[in-house]
Amino acid sequence: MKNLLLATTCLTVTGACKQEKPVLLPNIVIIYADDLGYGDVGAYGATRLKTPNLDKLANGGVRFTNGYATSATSTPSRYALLTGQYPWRNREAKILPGSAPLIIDTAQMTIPKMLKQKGYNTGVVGKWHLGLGSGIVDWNRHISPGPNELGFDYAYIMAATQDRTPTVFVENGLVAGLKKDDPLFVDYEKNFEGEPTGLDSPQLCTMKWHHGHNNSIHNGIPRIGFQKGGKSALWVDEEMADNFLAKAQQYIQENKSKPFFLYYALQQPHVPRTPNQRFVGASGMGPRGDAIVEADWCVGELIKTLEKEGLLENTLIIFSSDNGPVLNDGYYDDAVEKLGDHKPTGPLRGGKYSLLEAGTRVPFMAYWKGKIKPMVSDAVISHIDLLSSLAKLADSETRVPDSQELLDVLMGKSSQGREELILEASSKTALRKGDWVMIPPYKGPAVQTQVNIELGNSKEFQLYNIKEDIGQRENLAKSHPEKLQEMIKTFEAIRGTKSQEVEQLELK
Ligand code: NG6
Ligand code: CA
Repeated sequence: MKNLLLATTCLTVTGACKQEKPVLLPNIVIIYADDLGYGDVGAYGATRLKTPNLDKLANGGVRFTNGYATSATSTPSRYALLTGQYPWRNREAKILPGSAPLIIDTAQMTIPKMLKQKGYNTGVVGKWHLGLGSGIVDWNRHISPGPNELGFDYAYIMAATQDRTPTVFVENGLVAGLKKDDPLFVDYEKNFEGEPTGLDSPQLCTMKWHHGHNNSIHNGIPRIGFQKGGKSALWVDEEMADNFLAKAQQYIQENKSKPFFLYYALQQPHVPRTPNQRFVGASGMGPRGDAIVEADWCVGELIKTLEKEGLLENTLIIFSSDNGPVLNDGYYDDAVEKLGDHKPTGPLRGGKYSLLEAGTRVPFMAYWKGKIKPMVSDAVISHIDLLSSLAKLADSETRVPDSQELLDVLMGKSSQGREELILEASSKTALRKGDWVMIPPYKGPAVQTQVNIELGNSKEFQLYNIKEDIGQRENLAKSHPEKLQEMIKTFEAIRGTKSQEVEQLELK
């Protein structure tokens, strides 16, 4: 099926309308994993963990070695992915509870809005985590604003994360499957009377909490946040991957005759890791590895659907992850014990939550059968650049200031990526410029002990040449004072503030 859109120019003086050459607009699919690390994919060096479908995308398209998420956690990363605006410009762009209001202004530009203006049908399936509604959400009514008010024609989402209440799917603003006689209530402050929690009823838990995650229990899994009722609508964790995949496939099948944009936001391998029985034991690395094998299978099935529908030659597929990896993120699930010699961060230092490279440098690939030639690109590119780059692809004039138009880089036609990029973790920021990374001094622990990840906090400035020292082992701040000053100057210019003030703002 060809997606033809006619570009028409009207000459107002003569009143005549001239038809121009038809523009062929490709379908666009962004597949976004949750907490998948730079080293978790075969094409990025994983050996024990098998990811054949991700490898097919990576090795058959452009595999970026310097591809960045905009933040080391989900909400800010997703905010910036969809809006093309740095997350640190929005104070609300922090890990949200399931009850949070929508943090994207409905007047703001977004990828789906831009594409909708060009005639695309737009859909989101999977993890949302950007808030819903404008105040206290009533889960028993139509919930708005949400994805539909930001440009998505179709939305089938989980509100926040798999470890947060409410444990239901929301389809176009309505809790899917909710029965009127069993309303759903959610609270993040206090429990509902008589409802068991992970704290008071450990005997009801089949998965044990390690830190946090001791509020309402559903499906034997204690969560963050309290909920009551809505039994008919509660998801089955082990079926979540199949549920999302089926909706994504259905969306493609229903929209194959027009250009479409699908944002397929996988829930794996975020906690709680609940691979379907079919994948239990598949990796030999416990639920985290099994969830990655399951995610890889989902990607393969989605590609098969595109192929079956004859859409693969006319679809750009972008795959990436919202932030870096973590092992124990709050449940005992053998992620640490069964890791063996697998390295989720690859050669990078840090991990999820970290300003060091593993926080934001993620697997990032662009695949387009017959259009993109297989290659490895070392160009620096960020998810934030997708809005302007996809706008160019879709023949749209829309550009957003923080988002650089790097379509040629995305397509593997140019190696001229970004000159500089602000990296973010928990509202703290650092600068990548050329081969260098500068992290200003920050208070806070050097290591987040519960997750056992180095956060990048130090009393000293840190300066790394990450081309020569990808593992950020040697701090060159003292030995390269001129480079350090140059980096501080650029950092301050982009952040629009003096280093001192940045420190005041961000020293925690
Ligand atoms: C943290 C949670 C963690 C995870 C994270 C969000 C605790 C102790 N930890 O607060 O388990 O849910 O938030 O992850 O509650 S993210 O990938 O969605 O940003
Ligand atoms: Ca995440």
